[in-house]
Amino acid sequence: NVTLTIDGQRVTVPENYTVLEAARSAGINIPTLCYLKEINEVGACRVCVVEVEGARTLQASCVLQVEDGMVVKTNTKKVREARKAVVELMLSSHDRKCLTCERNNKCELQNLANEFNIKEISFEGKMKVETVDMKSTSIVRDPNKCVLCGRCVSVCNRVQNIGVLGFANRGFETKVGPVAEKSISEVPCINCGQCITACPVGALREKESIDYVWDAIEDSNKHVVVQTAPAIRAALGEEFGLPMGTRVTGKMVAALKRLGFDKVFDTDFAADLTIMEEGHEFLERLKNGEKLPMFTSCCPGWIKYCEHYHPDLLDNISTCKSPQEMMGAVIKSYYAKKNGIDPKDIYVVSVMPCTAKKFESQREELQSTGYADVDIVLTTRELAKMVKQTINDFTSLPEEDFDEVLGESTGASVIFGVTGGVMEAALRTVYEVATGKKLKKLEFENIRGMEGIKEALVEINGKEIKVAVVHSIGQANKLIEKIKAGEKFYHFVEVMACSGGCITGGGQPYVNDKIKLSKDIRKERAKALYNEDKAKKIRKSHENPMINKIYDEYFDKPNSHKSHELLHTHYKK
Ligand code: HC1
Ligand code: SF4
Ligand code: SF4
Repeated sequence: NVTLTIDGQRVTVPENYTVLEAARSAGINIPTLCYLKEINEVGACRVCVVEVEGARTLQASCVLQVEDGMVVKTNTKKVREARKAVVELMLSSHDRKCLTCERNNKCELQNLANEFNIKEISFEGKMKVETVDMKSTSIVRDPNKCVLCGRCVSVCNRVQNIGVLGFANRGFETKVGPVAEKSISEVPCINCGQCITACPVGALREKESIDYVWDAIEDSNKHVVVQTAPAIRAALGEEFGLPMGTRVTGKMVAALKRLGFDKVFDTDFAADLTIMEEGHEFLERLKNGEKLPMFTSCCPGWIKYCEHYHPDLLDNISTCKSPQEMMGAVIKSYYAKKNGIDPKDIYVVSVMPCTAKKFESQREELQSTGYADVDIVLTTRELAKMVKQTINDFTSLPEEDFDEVLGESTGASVIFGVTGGVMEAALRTVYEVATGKKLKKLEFENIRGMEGIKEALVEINGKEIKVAVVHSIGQANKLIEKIKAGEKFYHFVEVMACSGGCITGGGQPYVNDKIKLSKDIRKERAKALYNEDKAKKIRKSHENPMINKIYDEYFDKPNSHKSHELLHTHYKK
């Protein structure tokens, strides 16, 4: 440990702490902008400067290691003026149309301007005027709002190992964006949107779809059906001031009914269906010793990553469509037939925590009824806006239930939204179906938690099955390299592109850097899903009575001809 003095307070902290961490642990606020813990620790923006006794210049506290006996002052006139000058300079060339900005009221730069009490900008800089990149199906990039903090660059590079964003030029001409001024749609971006949630300002956002959804609801010729992903219920409440980790399933359903959707279904139902299909597909591959390891297929960021960077692994990916797509296909086939509705008149809206799901919904491999399985995807943030436009107080809504039949789901499906959940759900079913025995314990603790690479061994009929779970593309890449080098062997691998799984997808509510520093938002949101699993009477996909009903009435059995037609696909290399 190291003891230093900050603003007259003696503070003892571990020796690997930075001055910023030491100050925050002592309850002292040092503002930051470019800093993102363990991701972007570069000391570039200089908003976090402090005075250190004996040093001639002000020091960036986010990269300054603590030393024994160090004397630090965080709130002198010199410090305040320097910080203010940094923010004023940023604002002087910033497109300050705050009222019409996506991040209005949720902007870290706006917060700083407010906290520093900046009332006017003493130097008027040259304004940037660049084209807003709208070409991607998922991500919009507005360079005029960019503050060059590099947070998106670091996330894309260091967490995701994708590296399609970078810095170009110098001085006033410095830019952040894809190489050679290309559109983000022209580089191998996987649409995960992790750059969006890292951005402190409005320079990155999702491609919005709200107006299409309102138009569909108003169109009396359209039967508009909505489905919600597992992870929405774990985060939507944050948009309405509820504490992180509050589960809002029933209120979310009540809100959707009031928005005017004809039916409100649960993507979780389709996640149970995925487990049935994927579980049986796995047992078949295991029997034949073919295409192992089998990789999960529900994350479109992971699929796109494979297409660009590991096309040789595409055959190892399960042929199952993702739950959102299975749900769309079921709505436009089984549900349409049962209710006598022409699938051409059905409009399927998905609410997803994910920007890559917008891309997925437009893929031509996912249109098995002759129409797109899913017509449009809203993020959690977009749904929150629609709710705010129409509902007075979300928090006082009653708890309501999803509509039958496609609203019935199990505890296994709700944990899909957190890393390890898809594998845990699959193991619950695969074990019981293959052995005919009941599991003594449903929780597979080894594959829970936020460790980058998790492993478990499960014995099925005397055979040891090795499984692995990875989240974030950086970790996936590490594991794939080990598999390819022959250092590791697995039968079944779950990959989710976002660190923590979908609960921290690129479409989830913004969380500012101060909160990210004080808690692990992945763990907070995960609690909501594990609690919902625990609270469910039925916690295994193969015991969902509505899943059994749909096989009896329509699909016959998992991996049948009909399920292959509607629920499976092949991605082209
Ligand atoms: Fe996900 Fe999935 S869990 S991919 O993370 O398999 O988006 O929540 O809906 O489709 O079910 C996302 C979440 C989601 C699918 C399911
Ligand atoms: Fe990188 Fe993901 Fe952003 Fe694409 S969406 S630029 S892959 S972080
Ligand atoms: Fe989307 Fe989930 Fe994959 Fe992230 S992990 S890209 S939120 S599906």
